[in-house]
This record gives sequence, C-alpha cells and structure tokens, in this order.
Amino acid sequence: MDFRACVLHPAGGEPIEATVRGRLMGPRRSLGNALVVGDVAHYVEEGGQAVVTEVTPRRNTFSRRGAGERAAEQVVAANLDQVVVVASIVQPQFRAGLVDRMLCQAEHAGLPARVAINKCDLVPDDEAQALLDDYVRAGYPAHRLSARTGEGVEALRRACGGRRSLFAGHSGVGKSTLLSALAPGVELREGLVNPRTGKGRHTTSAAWLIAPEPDLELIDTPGVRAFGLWGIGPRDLDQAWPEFRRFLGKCRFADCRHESEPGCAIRAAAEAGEISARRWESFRKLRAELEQEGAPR
Ligand SMILES: Nc1nc2c(ncn2[C@@H]2O[C@H](COP(=O)(O)OP(=O)(O)O)[C@@H](O)[C@H]2O)c(=O)[nH]1
Ligand SMILES: [Mg+2]
Ligand SMILES: [Zn+2]
Repeated sequence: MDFRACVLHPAGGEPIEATVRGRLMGPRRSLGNALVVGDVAHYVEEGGQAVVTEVTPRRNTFSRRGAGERAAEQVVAANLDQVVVVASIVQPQFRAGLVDRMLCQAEHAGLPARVAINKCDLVPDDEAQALLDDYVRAGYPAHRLSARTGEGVEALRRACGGRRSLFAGHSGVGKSTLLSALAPGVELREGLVNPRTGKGRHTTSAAWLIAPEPDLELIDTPGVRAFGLWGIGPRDLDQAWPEFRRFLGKCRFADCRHESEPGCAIRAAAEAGEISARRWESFRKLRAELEQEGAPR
C-alpha cells in the first residue's frame, strides 16, 4: 500500500514525519490535492508513528491547471497570506505572460501578491526600474533584488515577516537561491525533515515549506516553464487585472473584450499611458488564449 509521507510542523515543536490515513487519499491512492503545503492537519500517534487523520478546511488555495491532457486542478498550496512572483530580466529572459498569469491566479485566490525581480546585478538599473514601475502602477508592491549581491533581500524579508509566503516563478530565476538568502542555514534543517526520500530541496517536485523563524514561513515551489490558469475564464479575466478596475463598466459595450472595440475604456487608458501598455498587451494575449481553449471554466 502506497502511504505517502508528509512532514508536519507542530506549533512550537520540531517537524515530524507522518503518514496519511488511506481514506484521505484519492481513488488512485495518491495524495493529489488532498494534502498540500500549508494545510492544517490533525494527527494521532500510532505505534510511535504520526498518522494524519483529518485536514482542516482551507481558507484559500493557490492552484494551477495540472499538466496533462485532461483539464484538472492542481492545488499548489493552501492557507497562504501572500504570493511572491519571482522573475529575472535575463538568464532566463523576462516572461510577462508567466508573471501575469501567476499574479492573476493570486488575484483569483483573493491573495495579495508582490513581484520580485531578481538578478538585477545582470541588467542596467533603468531597465529593472522600468519593469518594476509597470507593476507598481498596477498596484503590486515590487522589489528590485539580487540574491547574489544581497540587494533588496532585507526588504523582502521584512515584507514576508508574519505572512506565509508562496514563492513562484519560472525555473532558473533564482527562487531557491533567494530563499536561502532569506533563511540562511535552512539547508541543514531540510536535511533533517526530509530523510525518507533522500531528496534535497533542488530535486523535490512538490512545494516545500521552510520556517527558519517562527515569524517567517516561506514556501518554495519547483520552477516551471509554463503556468496554466485554473478557475478563470476569458470573461473574468479583466477582474484579475487590478489596475483595470477603475475603468471597468465604462466601455461602450457591456461585453467589451478590451481588444479593438470602439469606445473601450481600457484601450483608451492604455493609449493615454494611464495603464501600462505591456500589461494591456499581456491581458489581450491571455484572453485570446483562454478563448481558444474555449472552456467556460
Ligand atoms: N547573477 C545572478 N545569479 C543568480 C542570482 N540568483 C540566483 N542566481 C543563479 O541562478 C541560477 C538558478 O538559481 P536557482 O535558485 O536554482 O533558481 P530557481 O530554479 O528559481 O530555484 C543559479 O546558478 C544561481 O546561482 C542573482 O541574483 N544574480
Ligand atoms: Mg528552485
Ligand atoms: Zn473595453
């Protein structure tokens, strides 16, 4: 029987390994979405082994569309306080579509999000600043960072204090390096809590909580190359662009797609420089993609 292990962080105690009651698992005898990072679980001791018996209802979930042909939700983590979307400008190149999808998914989950532009040591200051400005104007707190030089790391640590924070981003942008900078010495601790699989942080395929201090809870996620939205259809999309909100309802047509319709208030705002042209373009691309998928999700 394939009882998968998890790691529990009892309040005020050391992390412990636990197995999970079979009935919590799905038909394929895998945990799937039944227990994810951030879940609050009840457990019992049975013959010296902790066994999870129940998962407390979640106050929020950050999900994505699972990989694979069939549309399926993949819950990445639960009970979060914020999402930190990490990106770089070069190595790898900035991908607006990916960043904006993640922000959009956070918005959909009702979670505050912030943008962290890492590897700023590799680009001219004004280039980083222009990108940060796009997000600041959209209403997102944005950080200029370099995990290598340490720039911005303290400010990000303060922004994460007391807020369980999920770090998400394209692979290679430096998420893991950044988390090590935010939580020095955490490698050792991971060695202690994850002995069964023998996998280190860089090889784990699931999201992973590190809590170097009681007040600092950071969740690393595996780097991705693509991020599919979950639970958001083309018609809800404009609600997930916070800087659009003050213009919504002002288009000539109630069902305006904010594409090239006459009297579109969003387009007018983008052309007047009141919202970022890049964010508008990113919205249109994503909306077109969701329409293509054709699923009224
Ligand atoms: N120049 C530079 N390189 C960085 C920075 N942060 C991380 N890296 C490098 O980028 C590579 C990918 O980092 P990693 O943390 O594994 O990325 P992840 O896939 O997002 O977790 C590694 O070789 C890091 O040393 C940074 O701020 N500046
Ligand atoms: Mg990583
Ligand atoms: Zn419009």
